[in-house]
Amino acid sequence: QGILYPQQSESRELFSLDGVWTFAISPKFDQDIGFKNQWYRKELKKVSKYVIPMPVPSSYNDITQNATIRDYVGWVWYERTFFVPARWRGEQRVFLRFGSANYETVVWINGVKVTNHSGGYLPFVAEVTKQLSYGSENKVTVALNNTLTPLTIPQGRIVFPNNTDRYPPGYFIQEYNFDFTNYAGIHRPVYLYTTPRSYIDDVTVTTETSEDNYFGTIRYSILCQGCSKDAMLYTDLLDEDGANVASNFGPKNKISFKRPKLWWPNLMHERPGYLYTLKIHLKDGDVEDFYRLKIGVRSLSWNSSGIFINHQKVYFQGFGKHEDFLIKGRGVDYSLIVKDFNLINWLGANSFRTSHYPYAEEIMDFADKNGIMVIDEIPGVGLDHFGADLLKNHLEAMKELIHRDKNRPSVVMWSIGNEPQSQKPEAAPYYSQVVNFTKLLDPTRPVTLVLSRGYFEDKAAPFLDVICFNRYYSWYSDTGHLELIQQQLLNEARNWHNKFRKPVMMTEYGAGSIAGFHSDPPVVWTEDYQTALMKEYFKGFDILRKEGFFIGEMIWNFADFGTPQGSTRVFGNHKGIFARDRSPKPAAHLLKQRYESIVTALK
Ligand code: E9O
Repeated sequence: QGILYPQQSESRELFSLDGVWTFAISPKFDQDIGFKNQWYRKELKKVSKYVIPMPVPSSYNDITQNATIRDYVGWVWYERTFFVPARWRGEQRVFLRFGSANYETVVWINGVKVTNHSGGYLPFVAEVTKQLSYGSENKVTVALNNTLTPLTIPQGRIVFPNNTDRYPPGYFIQEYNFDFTNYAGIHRPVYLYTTPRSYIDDVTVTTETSEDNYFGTIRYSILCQGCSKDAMLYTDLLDEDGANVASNFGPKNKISFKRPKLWWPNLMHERPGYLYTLKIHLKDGDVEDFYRLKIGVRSLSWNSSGIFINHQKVYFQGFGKHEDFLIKGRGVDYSLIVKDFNLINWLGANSFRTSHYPYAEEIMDFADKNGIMVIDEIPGVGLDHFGADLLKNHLEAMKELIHRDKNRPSVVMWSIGNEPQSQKPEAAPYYSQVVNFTKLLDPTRPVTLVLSRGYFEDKAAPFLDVICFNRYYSWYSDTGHLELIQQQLLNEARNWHNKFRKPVMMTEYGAGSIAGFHSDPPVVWTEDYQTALMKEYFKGFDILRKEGFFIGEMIWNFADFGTPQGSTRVFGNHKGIFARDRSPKPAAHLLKQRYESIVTALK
């Protein structure tokens, strides 16, 4: 089944279910009560004493004044009612789609289970045509569990300390191997949409350009559902002004044309991120369906020294980000999306990594449009053991991510995880399988894994197309010794390349700074230290770039972000070049100066 983003068209209607839902948590020590007592068949306010309003999309953690809800681990319940137009009856199929919900989700319509999904950051959809009522009010109920275990992606564990002197009976905590808050809730839009009986279910598009970029080729294949064998498919390629560039027909075909307007990364062309529309028209007897897919025409290739777009070598200048903001946590918010892309453009950046999970489709659309190259990462962060059961879930997450993002021009590399314990021997067969599987599903993009172990011990690097590494010279190691940065950076980047003969990129470096802290000479946690540290890295990057194999720098992090409470985190992680509210630190001005001065097209 396809997972195309829902849209309106001549043949489709789209209804949002976003808004204020009803919410309740399960009693901490009776987690299954909602299932046992079939809460989905009743009204939440009749079964739970503590029913509160909860916005969707949003994380629930920071909405209330209640620490129990903020720190809650286990099953929570959401519910809302809605009507659908009577005209939908009979003629249409109706689908219910969640952009994401973290982590385990079960969905009922009018008390009947319609789907369940595992994994916190990818969309899922269910056809609900038969479960809906077209003449009276409908109810959707969602049970959601944020618990992370050794088998979830990412991993976590529930720890029961059995020291009864210090902890009450049954006391447990959730631990995990990453520093961002495991925000929970219905994080992305919830849509109801219709299609005709026969409909366009999925589209796969790949593009290439001739060596001189004079010809562009688009290959597509379209999947319809419910179609008879006489169904016809027509495609029109429209430019940004809506003018027809070329047309074709059939479920699998190609469109070749001269002088394509190419999708270029930001700064490499005066018109970055150009998008065509592939208009798809299905005709099956007297049923018609229309779907429009935005596509960028570009080529993508790589070798042992770099990544090439439209046959030009690219240099990544960007950052790791988070989906994170005050109050709403990881909930999708267009104000924040547009603000962040304004900041990305203001900085002169051309790329980011979706650390450490797939970002909302609403964000990815802006990357496509703005010519921002994305390293698209799945939530395989900090894995520390590598069994067959975990691998199964890892591959499933990879499959769902590629399914969702395969057509996006902005996605120029898949990242199969971040900072695993890849020195362990089991990491070798594990990551070789994840890489092979990824390449099988998408041979058109390079694959990386973001590494933090040493080049001398790492077992996963041999399988990757690009070596990405994270390092915190003079922050986590040799704290305060800025004078060591250049030597350590040069040695390490060269060693990675000499050992594995692959392009190398630095995907994390940085220092925490508290806005308003200053000192000269600089000391850690001041804004002055953050910029002094960056300047040392920049000198190293400039030397490395001239050596040919070093293909990018991504500072950690775009903005300060929320973390669990801890003695090394000062009300969150403060390695942002922007504060959490997006006000610039001096580091942002310095980075802007650098990114604007780098010539991105190396030829
Ligand atoms: C992953 C990222 O999500 N990398 C971490 C970032 C951080 O700021 C985190 O936010 O902590 C850095 C990992 C560095 C590991 C070095 C540990 C050395 C301890 C002495």
